[in-house]
Amino acid sequence: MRLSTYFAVVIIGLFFSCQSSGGDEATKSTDIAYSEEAVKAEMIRSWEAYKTYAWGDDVLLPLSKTGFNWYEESLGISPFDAYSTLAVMGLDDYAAEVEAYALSFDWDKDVYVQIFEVNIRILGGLLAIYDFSKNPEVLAKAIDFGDRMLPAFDSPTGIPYHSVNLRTGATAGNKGEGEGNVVNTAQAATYLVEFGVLSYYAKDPKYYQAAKKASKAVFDRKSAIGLPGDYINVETGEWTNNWSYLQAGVDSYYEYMFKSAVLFPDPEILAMWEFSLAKINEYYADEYNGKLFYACVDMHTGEKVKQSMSLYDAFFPAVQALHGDLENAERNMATWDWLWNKYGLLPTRYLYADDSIEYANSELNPEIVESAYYLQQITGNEKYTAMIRQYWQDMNECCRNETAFNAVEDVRTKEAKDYLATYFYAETLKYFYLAAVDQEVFNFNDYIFNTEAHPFKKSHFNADSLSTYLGIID
Ligand code: DMJ
Repeated sequence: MRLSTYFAVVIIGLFFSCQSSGGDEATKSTDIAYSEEAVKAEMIRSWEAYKTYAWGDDVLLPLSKTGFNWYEESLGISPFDAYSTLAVMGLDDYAAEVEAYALSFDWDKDVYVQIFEVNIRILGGLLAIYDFSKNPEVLAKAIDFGDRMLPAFDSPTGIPYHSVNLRTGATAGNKGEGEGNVVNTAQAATYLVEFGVLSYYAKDPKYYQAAKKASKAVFDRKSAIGLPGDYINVETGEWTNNWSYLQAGVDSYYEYMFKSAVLFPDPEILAMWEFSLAKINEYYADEYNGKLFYACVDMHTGEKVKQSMSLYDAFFPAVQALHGDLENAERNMATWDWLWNKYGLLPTRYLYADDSIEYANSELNPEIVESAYYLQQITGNEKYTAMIRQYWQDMNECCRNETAFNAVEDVRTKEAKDYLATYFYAETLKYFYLAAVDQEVFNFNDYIFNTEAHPFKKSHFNADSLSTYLGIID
């Protein structure tokens, strides 16, 4: 299970869930407007709710109207995730407030943090604040945070340990999943984008080189047929599970090879991506009942081991479209749209050959909106705008409450769940908004988004300096 999924399931299990919808009926509507203004208004409403009930905590629990922290001390995750959405929406006062909050934050905390999650949310968020503001004090905070992450990569393989203590640099395994020193493939190798950006701005290759070593360590351990597994021991480099797939647990390993190769001129990473994409198409692609799915397969034989889809892998049409494979991107997107319309939301995991739900919860995740947005931008086809409008209306119908929005326990009953994931601010609302604004307000072609939707402007990275600052040797 992808760490973020695991995290949400565990955390939410600790809290009561409301038995009925968290919203009063007055907040529901059958005629919900989808527009730039409507999305911005919901961002303001949801952000005000965080500020009122959870300011300073990691997460807003929207039904119990309180805050929740991932660890013993808050890391302020919602604000770091929200900043770039506030900034693209032109909500400058709110954005400035988060920037000031970021500067007041002291990272010298005796807390073990999960390296994957803090990378995409906190380091990604800090770097996005810098990319927008160019405030050197923010960059100093990002460098400080990156330096506190680096000891995690000091393993025999170069694959990071699951967790690192922000004060001492001591590392720890994951007590929640399998053996202590085992991480999933996404946790092993989702660092190229943030660490590349950090190396560029810090003018120091050590961050990108650590990320590259980790990604190569995974890639170099591919099976004889060219596939990675899904769990690996960071000390021995041995796979502890041999399933291979696009789903949560592997997803952003692939995403970052491609996105970093777009942002940074690294021929080695580009070659790894091109090799990997060919294998995805050869082994995962699964034509079933006239639709294109991507199955879980055995990394050694390529045989299908499970015909399932998790809502996280709805990110892949975006990557296919950006790569230029529009035929597969559009067919894959059509499959996701079909599943959404079956339930009016995506279940966390669906078994397509059995036509059954394995995990019925849904957590306001962004991926299907993200892919529809990329396809809208790249093809110009209005049908993707229509999809996004539908997703907006359904999400408002099921999940809007008097405070903000809430997850659901079950896509069939829409039973409310008392949690508002930080990526709702970073990603879900951002993609809904960007799909509704003009190119002049935000030009999709100018940016690369990290996996948490923090945007980095391509023109900020000078081609002549990139190789030097990132230590890329042609
Ligand atoms: C986000 O935290 C990131 O997009 C991550 O890569 C996986 N998915 C969640 C949201 O669903």
